[in-house]
Amino acid sequence: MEKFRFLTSGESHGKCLSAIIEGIPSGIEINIDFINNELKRRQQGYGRGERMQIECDSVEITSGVRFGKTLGSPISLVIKNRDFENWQKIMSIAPEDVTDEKAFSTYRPGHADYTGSIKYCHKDLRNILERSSARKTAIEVAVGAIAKILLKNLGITGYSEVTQIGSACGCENYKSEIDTVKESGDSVGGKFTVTYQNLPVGLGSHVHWDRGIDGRLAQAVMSIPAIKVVEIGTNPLGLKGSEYHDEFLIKEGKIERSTNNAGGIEGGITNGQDLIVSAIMKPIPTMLKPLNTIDSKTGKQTQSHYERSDVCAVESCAVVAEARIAWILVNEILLKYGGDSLEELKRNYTNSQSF
Ligand code: EPS
Repeated sequence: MEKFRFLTSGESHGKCLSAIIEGIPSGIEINIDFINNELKRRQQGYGRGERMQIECDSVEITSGVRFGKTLGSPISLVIKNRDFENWQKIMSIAPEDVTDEKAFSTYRPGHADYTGSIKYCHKDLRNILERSSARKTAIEVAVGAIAKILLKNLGITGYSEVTQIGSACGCENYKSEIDTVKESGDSVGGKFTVTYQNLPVGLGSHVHWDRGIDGRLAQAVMSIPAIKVVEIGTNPLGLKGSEYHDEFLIKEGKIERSTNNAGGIEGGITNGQDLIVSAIMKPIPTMLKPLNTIDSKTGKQTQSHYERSDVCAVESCAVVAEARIAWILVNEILLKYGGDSLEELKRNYTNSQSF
């Protein structure tokens, strides 16, 4: 069941990234500066590579907004790839005489090169890596920014925090960890936490396996490139029931909880506490230090190819996760409260909160 849906398209070095979003109610003020600031946040973070110096992502809205407010019609977004200028020939849409020498044929371990090229029957691995690149997360963050604007209208806000880079815990150590890794031609991953506040009780459901908001959030975050672990709330491994579960208390006539180990979800439904989602990103698989691999053209063992890459992108990844969580929350809110205009949505939302 999707009330908020969208598709994105675009190759990493193609002309642009784009999205068409459906389901955003009418009457929502769209602040382009806010969207562009989210794009800027995604580009930042210590350890990003040269590409981030070329790009200065900004969004163009080409439909669905008039005089600064949503119309209720599909919203189209475009982000131009500045780097396309340098890749016009390689990324040509027109038929080109592609010789074997131009094809990229060395599988990079950890990327989609091997699996994707077998699945889609491509000899030139560029046909896979262009779309599997995390570059596409730029347009996803733009879609997420629109979702965040809707959430803000209901008083719901989110933020993220990097909690570990490699073996370094605590932000004062991250820079030196990344510097050390970079010097050795390697890459490094890490962990971050996204928190959303002021959520209502009742998003998601226990009635079917695919209606639980925890499962939906896990999919949205797990499918961000390079994510390998998603946790909701406190990792319960090793804790006893009495240590883990959040007790109910009554304080000044109001229901309160002793802790929030559940991360704001019980039975697949939001419980009104802060939503807390953490994820672990693997080290980026493109490294100056080569790995053993195979050249699909010759079938011989060789070493992995390096063009350029980020040494660490955990901070950016956290911004992408904020966006993806916003998509899920907006969908669940529209499913539960409905509303074709912001006015109607707000009315439904406020009435429901008074019970
Ligand atoms: C990215 C752009 C890419 C990479 C990165 C994400 O730029 P390029 O491939 O031109 O250097 O920096 O992609 C990956 C980490 C990946 O694994 O594909 C971006 O805009 O975020």
